[in-house]
Amino acid sequence: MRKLFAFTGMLIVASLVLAACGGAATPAPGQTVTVKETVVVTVVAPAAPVVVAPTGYGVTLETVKARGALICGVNSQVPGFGYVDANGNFSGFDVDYCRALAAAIFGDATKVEFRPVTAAERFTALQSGEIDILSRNTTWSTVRDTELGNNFVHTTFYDGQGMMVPKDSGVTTLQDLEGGTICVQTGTTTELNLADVMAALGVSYTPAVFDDADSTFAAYSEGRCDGVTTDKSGLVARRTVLADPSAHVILDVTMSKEPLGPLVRHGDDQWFDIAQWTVFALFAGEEFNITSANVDSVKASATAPEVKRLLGLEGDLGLKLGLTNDWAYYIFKLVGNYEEVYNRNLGPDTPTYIPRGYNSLYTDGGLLYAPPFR
Ligand SMILES: N[C@@H](CCC(=O)N[C@@H](CS)C(=O)NCC(=O)O)C(=O)O
Repeated sequence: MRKLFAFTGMLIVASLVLAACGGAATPAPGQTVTVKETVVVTVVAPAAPVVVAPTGYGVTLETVKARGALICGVNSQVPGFGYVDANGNFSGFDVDYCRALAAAIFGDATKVEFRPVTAAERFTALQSGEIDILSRNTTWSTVRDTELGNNFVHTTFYDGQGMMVPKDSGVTTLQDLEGGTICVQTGTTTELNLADVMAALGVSYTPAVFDDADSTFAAYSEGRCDGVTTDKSGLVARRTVLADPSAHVILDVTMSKEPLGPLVRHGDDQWFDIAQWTVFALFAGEEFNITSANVDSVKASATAPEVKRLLGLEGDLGLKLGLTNDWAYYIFKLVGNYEEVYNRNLGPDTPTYIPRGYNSLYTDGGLLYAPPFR
């Protein structure tokens, strides 16, 4: 493993102070003046060295193939997104994305090892090479995309932050929480947004901060907080495992934008492309109505050129990704398209039902749109 040093802690503040030489006189139009320049430089000591996984084009796919399985960092505490049952089986929307990626790489959706990571440890796990990809209700933000050394692939779930309160509390707005205590998890955008939104509203509150979802929601259900806040998807999901889900309401307020999706570490563009086009294949499968049930018949009778390219019947899009040309066929065959993944985990027949909303195809008024497969 190669050691690189993160210079992200190094901050250089430079300010240029320009002053006309000789001061008083205003130069005449066309007159040449000499300018004195003062540069103030403040150098802050670099952050502690960070061990990062070896990167470079193609390194990750090579490592994953040599290992014979993908290691996907996931949630284990959020039903519908990333959850592990008593038998150690992982399920969820983000978990199925990992399976789709394994299907694309190996033609086998089971060649994936799930590694649960909490909010606070997830980015280090990716940087250190402990995981190959993070697929865990993670919000795309500037600092995470730059300073923390990640590349977010396309958003898979558009979300927003919400607030849940006990139904019998009478609380219907954030203002009603004045002077209250709010349970929130550390290492999240949630914690930061809560501060921003409450400050903007002029509402004072005490945050009660916890390390993972289990302890956050345990404190809330023990009545130690007046409200609990996280992504609305997380609230819907965690409400299903409260003692009496019907005793809790999610307020009709959206506190932020939370574009959630997978991310990889900086440095390996091929791996980024594979992760990215796996998302787009899921969208395109829904758009072209290719499902796990019909993919073989679609393959046998396809005439539309884009469908043929997507399924590897024409062209070599898979090879260009470093995969085989039937990479997307295996995604559909073994995992399904976006709609199937969504409905399996978050559809109307699940306890964690979330209406599609923004997470509909652009053809249905949503935000999901795959670039052309050509
Ligand atoms: N999307 C937000 C919040 C994600 C998040 O970590 N949510 C919590 C509350 S539902 C969670 O998943 N906790 C599970 C855990 O850390 O084990 C982010 O990326 O910071």
